[in-house]
Amino acid sequence: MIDLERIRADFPGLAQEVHGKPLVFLDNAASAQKPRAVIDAVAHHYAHDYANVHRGVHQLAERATDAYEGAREKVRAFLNAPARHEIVFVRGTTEAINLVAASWGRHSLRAGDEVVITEMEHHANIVPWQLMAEQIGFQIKVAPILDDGSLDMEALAALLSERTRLVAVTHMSNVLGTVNPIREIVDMAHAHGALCLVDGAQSVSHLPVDVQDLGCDFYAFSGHKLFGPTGIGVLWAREELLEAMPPYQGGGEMIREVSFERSTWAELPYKFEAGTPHIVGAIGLGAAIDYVNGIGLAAIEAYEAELLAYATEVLNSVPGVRIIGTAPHKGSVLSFVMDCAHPHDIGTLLDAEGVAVRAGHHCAMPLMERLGLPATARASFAFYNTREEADALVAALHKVREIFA
Ligand code: 7TS
Repeated sequence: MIDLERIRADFPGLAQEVHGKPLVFLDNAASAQKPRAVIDAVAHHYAHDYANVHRGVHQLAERATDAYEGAREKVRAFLNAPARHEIVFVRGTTEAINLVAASWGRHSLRAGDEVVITEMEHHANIVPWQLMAEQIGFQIKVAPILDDGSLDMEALAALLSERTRLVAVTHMSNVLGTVNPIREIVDMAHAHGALCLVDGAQSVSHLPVDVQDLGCDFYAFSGHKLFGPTGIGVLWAREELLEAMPPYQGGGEMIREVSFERSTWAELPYKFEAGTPHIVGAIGLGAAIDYVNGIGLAAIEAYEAELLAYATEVLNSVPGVRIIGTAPHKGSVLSFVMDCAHPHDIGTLLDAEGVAVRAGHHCAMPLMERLGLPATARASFAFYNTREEADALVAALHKVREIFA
């Protein structure tokens, strides 16, 4: 069960007014607020245990290294990854996918190969493949969506062939909320000898993730959407893939030996962590994982399903509102348009009422093109949001109608 009062008290950012109105924070798909436990873990580490990791012989270096590697173990357990050295700390989902494209992609893909993505991908799972395709000459194929925002599984199946080397797909759409059937997609990819990369940017904060159960080969997510700090994220990949992949960036931390003639690489995961990492970011992410585990993702998923059903119902009661994305399996994202106002005007007017939403193309321009829309307004919910906040959104939308309709 979700104890909303206690949970909301854990998030200092939620307890404030904007424009003289209580803040209603419904922009969680862009980035989530931070619990006191994360803020305190970051502050405590900087105040007491701070030093660079892996290289010092002194007490603080040892404490910092223990905390940083402890965070890696928390991530491993969170994803149920087989091994801690398969967890690579990166800046976020974007860097994780760029790492896979630049390292695995450059090393393994050839002209004539195909990478399959979907129509609902964020730019972070489109552009890295385009950059690499320009250099190598492989093809990018795009699996379409159905009108309700589900992935067209038949069309996806028809796209796969012996040329397919990778299926790169989002676990949950940041625009439509659609949760994709990853296990099924992985099985389809593997049946063609292809790998499967999952963009977990949106999913990790809404549903339990078990990479062994999903069966995927790469999984990427960002700390900041999981109530952790910005600038830290994770790439998980199977050990044999990481072993075969060349380094992504060169520098300190990632080497075994360096001479001017040649260098050799450190063991996993350090081969992919060049330079001083975001030590305190990783520690903050570990604290965020502890916090989320304290509530439990199964409880979060169940609570948000109810909240989404309620918010969908009340949003549908506003005349002129059309919800974009009505797939049967959805996370708590509500994109919508109104017949009387542009999404940006909706966003601005909602802000005046204290309601924070995002308006725009949500870094999914090809999806917007498919939907025939320049933009949507998007309310995205976390476990700390309430029915009363969904009501506040709807009350504010009635004001939008009064002004524009
Ligand atoms: N993939 C998906 C599905 C996303 O929603 C996002 C960010 C990313 C990748 C990139 O994550 P980053 O942490 O590396 O930036 N999505 C959004 C959004 O919907 N609004 O702001 C950022």
